[in-house]
Amino acid sequence: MKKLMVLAVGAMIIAGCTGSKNTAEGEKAGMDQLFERMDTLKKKGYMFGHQDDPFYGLTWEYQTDSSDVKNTCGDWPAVMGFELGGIEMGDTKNLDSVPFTKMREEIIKHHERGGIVTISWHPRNPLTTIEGGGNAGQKFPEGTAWDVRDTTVVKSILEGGEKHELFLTWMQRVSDFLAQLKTSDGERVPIIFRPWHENTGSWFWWGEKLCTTEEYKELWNMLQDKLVMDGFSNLLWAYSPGMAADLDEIKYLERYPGDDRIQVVGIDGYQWGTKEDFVAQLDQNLAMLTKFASDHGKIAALTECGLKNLTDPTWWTSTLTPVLDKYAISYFLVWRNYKEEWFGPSPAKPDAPYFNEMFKKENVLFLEDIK
Ligand code: BMA
Repeated sequence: MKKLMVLAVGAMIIAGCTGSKNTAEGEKAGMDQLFERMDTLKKKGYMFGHQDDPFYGLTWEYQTDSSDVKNTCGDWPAVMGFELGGIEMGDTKNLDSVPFTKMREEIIKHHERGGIVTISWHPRNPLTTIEGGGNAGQKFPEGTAWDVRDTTVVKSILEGGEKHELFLTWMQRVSDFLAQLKTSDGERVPIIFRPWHENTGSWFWWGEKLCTTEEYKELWNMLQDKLVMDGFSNLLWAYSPGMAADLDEIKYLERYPGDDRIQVVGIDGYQWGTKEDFVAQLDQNLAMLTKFASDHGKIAALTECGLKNLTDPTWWTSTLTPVLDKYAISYFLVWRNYKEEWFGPSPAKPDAPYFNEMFKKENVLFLEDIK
């Protein structure tokens, strides 16, 4: 019942996609429309998102129109996350073995079915990777985004650095992939683009202890300016530090690229410890984030979250949604369902009934709710 009502109202509120104009204005309009759409939808509730949803699940891989989420609750996630790591090397598959041709197809498909797309990027370490990277035999974390042995990586790729030229090639490869994300009408898919995430931690080569605030901002601007120059006005830029006990507004803003550069303000927050600690931190961080978003005209989102392997099957409704219900966020996205480490539901797992309980909540939005 809820789903049908929502469908009708949704169709009235949401004007649909942009026309077929393949002009910068058309794409800008698509981006503005995505922003407006997200802003409107957040009055109804918050969307559910899942990383790598259509590619594989706990019991299947690469089956047309399959999804652990859909197989659990009957609907697609409203938001789908895709990951570019590996594109910089010219690889045909990403770091999680997803073929980029498949990724392109599924991004366009999700947009065409009325869903929202977000893209992240875990590029390899430009200073320590060897040519060919993991495929050439480098063992994790060596040469990857998680290789944090050297604190001069960001500096090395900025203008004047020894790896600057290499990084220009890497950015071009990102640009070339993004250029392929067009519908059959030639319209570019609007995308929430979320590079250089979890930068207030120090587990990626662009992390807090690996570069100065100035270097971080230069890194951000270098990529953003390149893609803007290449004509990508279809991107909503998302900034997403990691959840932390000390993440107040001052800390959040330390590396913030600026209001003119950011449309979506996010936080990545996983439950690695106790429920109580997670709830307290998430609550505190979302209070700060949603106030900042409302003061600055931004959209707030929990850009990544999850409890690894759903070790508490009730997590969806006992831990997560009681906090999210309190805040005007646009969406939350749980990470991928990889056999050894999953964050989404799966039909045969004990959390499925609790996931379905969450699915039935009026304010938790799946694809049919946002069409
Ligand atoms: C991490 C893990 C990795 C994966 C990476 C990029 O959090 O899921 O296995 O390679 O994200 O998707």
